[in-house]
Amino acid sequence: MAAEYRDLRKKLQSTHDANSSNKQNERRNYYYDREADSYVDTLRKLHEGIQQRRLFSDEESSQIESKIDEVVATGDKGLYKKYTVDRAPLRNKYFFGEGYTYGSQLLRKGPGMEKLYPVGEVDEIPLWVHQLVIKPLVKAKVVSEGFINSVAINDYQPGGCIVSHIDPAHIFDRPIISVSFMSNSALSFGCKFSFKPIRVTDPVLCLPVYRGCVTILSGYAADNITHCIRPQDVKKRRSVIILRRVLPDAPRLSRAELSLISQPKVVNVPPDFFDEVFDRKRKWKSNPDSLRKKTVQKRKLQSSIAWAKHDQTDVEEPKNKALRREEK
Ligand SMILES: O=C(O)CCC(=O)C(=O)O
Repeated sequence: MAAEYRDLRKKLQSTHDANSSNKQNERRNYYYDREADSYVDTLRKLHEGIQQRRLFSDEESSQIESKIDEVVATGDKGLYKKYTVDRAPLRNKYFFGEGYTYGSQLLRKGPGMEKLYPVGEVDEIPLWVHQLVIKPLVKAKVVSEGFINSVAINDYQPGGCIVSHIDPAHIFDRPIISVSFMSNSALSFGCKFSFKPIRVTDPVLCLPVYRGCVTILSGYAADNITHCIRPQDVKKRRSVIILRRVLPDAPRLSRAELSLISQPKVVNVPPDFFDEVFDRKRKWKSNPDSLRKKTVQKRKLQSSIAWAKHDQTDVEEPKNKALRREEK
């Protein structure tokens, strides 16, 4: 009897386990299916917004690559305007026609805060870009004549990257066109970056970008999902020419704003920094406790000076200005 009872308990337990694991599986499948659904949906929308064409032959690519080398050399000699060249570890960027503030250069950070540099602050689009790159794109009907007014060249060293971003839609029209050179790589969509050490999550889609190949982004691929170049996908030096149209109403920095961002110390101060400092000071002054704390602090300082004078004849002047003997 006792044995049967034990069996029955085991049976009940095993039925319960089976039921709950079935339920868990059902639940899991439900979420997997939903994830799979949305993943397939995302992929479909992504693919709709991506076009690729192998437009530049080996020979044409080599010709363009030697022009890119000239750009790098001109930049290294310091012959470009200040805002044409943007240097980052393992990745240099060269802006022509139009350039814009992004990332740490922004006065106010975050998507939508990017602004064009004042007219004339970056170099003109080089003639070779018109002749060797834009003309074939127009001929192949990738873009209409006169569409492109902004060109950026990224030059990556092995292990270089560009973090996940969406090209600001208030600055750049769609489509966004890029042509890859020097080596094959991959453009990844939907990755998250973390730093120190640098880590990148698995992409939703990893799109090969071959040398001489044109990639055209529009719709969902340009507007609703981030793209990036992961460090592990730059095995050899790689360059890309990004061809875009700056919108006529894109916001532009005034010269006064430009002078603020060209002073690194000011750039790093958030816009409400001084308000906060003055606010804190005001609050501190209006607090009756503050005066008492100040007196105690002063007494502590005096006693440490007294200690220094008393115990050591050759005391080094304290680094803290408040602890130094009276300065004449
Ligand atoms: O290197 C690439 O192909 C993409 C570069 C890019 O997205 C950018 O510079 O905004």
